[in-house]
Amino acid sequence: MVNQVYVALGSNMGVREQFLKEAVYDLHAIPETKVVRSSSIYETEPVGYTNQAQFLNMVVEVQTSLSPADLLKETAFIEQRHHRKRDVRWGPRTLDIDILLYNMENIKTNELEIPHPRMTQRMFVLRPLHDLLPGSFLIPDETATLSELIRHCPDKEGIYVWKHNAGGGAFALFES
Ligand code: GSY
Repeated sequence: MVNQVYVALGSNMGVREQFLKEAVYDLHAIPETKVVRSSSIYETEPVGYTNQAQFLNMVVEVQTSLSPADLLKETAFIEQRHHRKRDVRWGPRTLDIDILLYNMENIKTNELEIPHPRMTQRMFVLRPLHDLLPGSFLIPDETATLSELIRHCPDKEGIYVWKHNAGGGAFALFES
């Protein structure tokens, strides 16, 4: 069965765009998995621990027949392979990969919570997600649409398009 999954990527250390690019290609290389579309890349003010560099953030649409738990293992493996550093809990990191949505399922285990907790309050997730999903989209268990969540999100000022992906192609951002 093909599952429709949305994955958030973020980096605020080192060669940020290169880390995002490698993450997109590595996600595509996971068995039984392909990246089918990508958002634009956004530069965003850090949320949480604010005394750190700006992030590059994006969201990709993935199709996979892996279970959520197996996909999580693969994404954790990609983070580690990219020498992920994260010394402070909410602090700087070379690469962050978060599974946001897995079909329209609600999943809660010790390792994984989907929809991703806090995603509805994070503009660095909502804006790129809206490149891929309509404003009328309802995140499971939410009553507000994606457009409404964006309109009411507190951190809307600190985000702008860093690299536009006009057609939403999976790899278009990195082919030039
Ligand atoms: O939750 C992902 C890591 N992260 C980010 C991020 O990706 N972007 C922005 N703008 N702020 C963040 N704070 C944390 S923690």
